[in-house]
Amino acid sequence: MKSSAIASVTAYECLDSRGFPTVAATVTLQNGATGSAMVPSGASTGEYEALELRDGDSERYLGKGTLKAVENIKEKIAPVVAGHDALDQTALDRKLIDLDGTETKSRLGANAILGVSLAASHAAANYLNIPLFRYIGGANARELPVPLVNVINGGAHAANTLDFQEFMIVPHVSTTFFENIRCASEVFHALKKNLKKKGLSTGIGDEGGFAPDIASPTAALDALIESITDAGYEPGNHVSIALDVAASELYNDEKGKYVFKKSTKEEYTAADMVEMYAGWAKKYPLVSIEDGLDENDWDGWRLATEKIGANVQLVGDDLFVTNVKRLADGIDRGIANAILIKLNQIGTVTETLEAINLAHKNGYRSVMSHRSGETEDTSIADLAVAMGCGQIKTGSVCRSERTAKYNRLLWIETFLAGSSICENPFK
Ligand code: 2PG
Ligand code: MG
Repeated sequence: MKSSAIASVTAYECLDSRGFPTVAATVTLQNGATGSAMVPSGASTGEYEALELRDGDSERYLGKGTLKAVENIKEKIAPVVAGHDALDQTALDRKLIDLDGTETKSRLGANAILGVSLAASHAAANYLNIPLFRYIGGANARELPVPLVNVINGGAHAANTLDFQEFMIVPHVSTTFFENIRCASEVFHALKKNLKKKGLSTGIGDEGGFAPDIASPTAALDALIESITDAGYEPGNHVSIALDVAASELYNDEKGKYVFKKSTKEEYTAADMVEMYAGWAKKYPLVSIEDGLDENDWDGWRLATEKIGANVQLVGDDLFVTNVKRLADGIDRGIANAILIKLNQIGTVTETLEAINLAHKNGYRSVMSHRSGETEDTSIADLAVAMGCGQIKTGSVCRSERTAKYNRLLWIETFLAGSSICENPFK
């Protein structure tokens, strides 16, 4: 048997950043090399995501236990992948997909499958004694992503009055990640000061951004501009703004309208929403809007793409769910111009890479992303560099499950010792 063949797979239930359980897996190869991974978990999940298997036993973790997924790894997946060459990720993932046999990975659970898929890629990289970004991206992988740093949390990620989920700063003051993340940190602290001055809370939400009871989305945008300036940077020139509306959370199917349910209870049509975004794109250095419309509102998405798609990056998250079929459909229909990439929306490394490749081939940008429920796993930092995504969204510059990814990118930049680039994608 090859020394890179899988010798054993094990798994256990661990905690995510919200204190709920998730899946951790370790793959060991014949030569003794190991690879481990922890699976993240979303709160504002898309309707078309792969299935996250939960035990449903109300006696444990409020029904959110992951013992079934762990058992599936140990009892059903481990015997099938034993002996498989970890260096052949594509065939391994195909085997996992076939073993599950369902469209949404509902038999074994996408959390079980992804744990093994990702752990195997780490084991393969360790076997070759190279970093994960090199293993997946090859010798030429050297583009550091610009971070989309979520400094104000709302929506399903915070118990405040903000309907929109994420207000992000996009630092592109430098062509190094090192300087860009410093800029983000300085703006974050200026924002803290400003919120305090206004008598607003500086407590944080799920992704480490502040979660104040701020009056409206425009008040949040104004607070960002003020803080960018206070930190000594020029809005637009040095730091831009990105939003994740997570509009599927606002959409009321019966009314066919977007309802600001956490604040004013106002109702908006898709056309109203698009008009609002177009106004903001003129007033603010707004370079990217994610999930500005509901995941099933393709007409709304088309309208947004026609009206503002030439100037603003329109990112499909719940819309595309890292799924090549949904992305291909969107490309055919000319909907959106970028895709958010989340490993656990689709459930294997290979399918994730396929979604990024399809996007890039068709002139769509890709944004590598964490989930709101995260762990110390830093795989997405490596994947962003490996695939030349150019952008990463991994929360604020506090909370260790978020900074772990930024710190890994700082390590990668240091490892590349001057040969890396970190270009502003919005020039
Ligand atoms: C999103 C994500 C990550 P969640 O909507 O983009 O920020 O949130 O993981 O809750 O889906
Ligand atoms: Mg989103």
